[in-house]
Amino acid sequence: MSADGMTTMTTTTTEPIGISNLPNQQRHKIASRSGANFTLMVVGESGTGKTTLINTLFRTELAPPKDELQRHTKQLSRSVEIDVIKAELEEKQFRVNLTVIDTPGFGDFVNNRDCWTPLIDFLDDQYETYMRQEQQPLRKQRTDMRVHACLYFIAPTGHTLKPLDIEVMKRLSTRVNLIPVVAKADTMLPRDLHLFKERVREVIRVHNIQVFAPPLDAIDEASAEHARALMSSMPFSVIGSTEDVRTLDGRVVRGREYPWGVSEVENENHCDFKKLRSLLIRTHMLDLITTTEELHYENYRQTQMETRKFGEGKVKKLDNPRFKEEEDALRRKFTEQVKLEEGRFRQWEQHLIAERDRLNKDLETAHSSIKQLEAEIESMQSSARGPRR
Ligand SMILES: Nc1nc2c(ncn2[C@@H]2O[C@H](COP(=O)(O)OP(=O)(O)OP(=O)(O)O)[C@@H](O)[C@H]2O)c(=O)[nH]1
Ligand SMILES: [Mg+2]
Repeated sequence: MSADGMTTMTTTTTEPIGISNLPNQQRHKIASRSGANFTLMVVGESGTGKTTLINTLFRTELAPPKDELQRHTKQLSRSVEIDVIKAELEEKQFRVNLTVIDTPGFGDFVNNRDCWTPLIDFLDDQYETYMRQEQQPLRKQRTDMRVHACLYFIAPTGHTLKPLDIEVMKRLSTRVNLIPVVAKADTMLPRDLHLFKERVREVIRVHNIQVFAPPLDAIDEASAEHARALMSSMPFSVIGSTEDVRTLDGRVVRGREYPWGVSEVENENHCDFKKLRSLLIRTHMLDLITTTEELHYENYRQTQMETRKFGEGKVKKLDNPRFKEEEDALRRKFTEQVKLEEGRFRQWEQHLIAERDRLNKDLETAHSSIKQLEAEIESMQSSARGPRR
């Protein structure tokens, strides 16, 4: 389903995922009786397990995973479709109006340049819609799809972040609470996973990519300690699965089964899924909402206010300074190309003129020799006829 359409469902979670803890995230006043609105976006290369993790996080099949054939055919088209899935999750009479933005993968193409544009545009469009509604008198009916957290899926290559990951993460981090996750942790040995996470952390630090960190000020020491412990695990390694499997010691758990045993989603020795879920749902959902409101949306609003008047529409893409440089470069390249072609034509023209002159000369020579031959024939004919009596 595309961004135009939406899937909506109401789900009462059979097993608790932690949303009933929301009213206890006391530091904020947002936790109203009617529940909270929360929008989560997943981004990353195709096939890294984004859709599966969404279903694992909320313990329901919110989005049907694509079959492999579809994944293959998708590689033929260079588009990033954006799915909007809406669900009402209810737990102990507490409700979260959840919106999940599933972006079906990029990085499949030979040229991935600008593959992030639809994602960035989507984030900005939500801020724009919200801002325009704020300027209207009827504020009650506003729709709000500003993204509160963006999970960025890093493929478990074992090396380091790819240049494309760095590019996309940089751009996302200036607009949204970015939470990097290492996908499919079960495909790596614990030692390699540990090293990989360290390398990713280092690259993130060197490139100064701002990932979400819970604010540590004004919280009690226990919560601060919990937040620090969570952040020390960033990027969170995750395992996605919607299947219950039996472990060697007879427990039934959410996990992935292998001939050598079971990789457990909720086992902290296997991956950081529980920490990620805690950050997103149990302890920091309201921090994510507040940061979006006070930092990211405010940044957007101020930047827009500086460049246009109150109530004025968004700058058209072609007038956008982001595209100006590219446009100028294209124009320069075009002018150079035209100059080059013009030179080539001029040379060709000279060559044609010289050739025409040469042919004309040949023609003239041929013409005069014909004339001479005609004169000779004439004189021969007259001498053959002899003198008239
Ligand atoms: N080993 C392993 N496989 C996984 C994990 N999560 C998902 N998969 C498998 O990886 C494949 C792709 O999963 P999806 O969830 O469809 O991946 P996606 O990122 O949504 O893919 P696109 O929608 O194409 O971008 C499926 O066969 C999943 O069963 C995981 O944690 N470990
Ligand atoms: Mg998917």
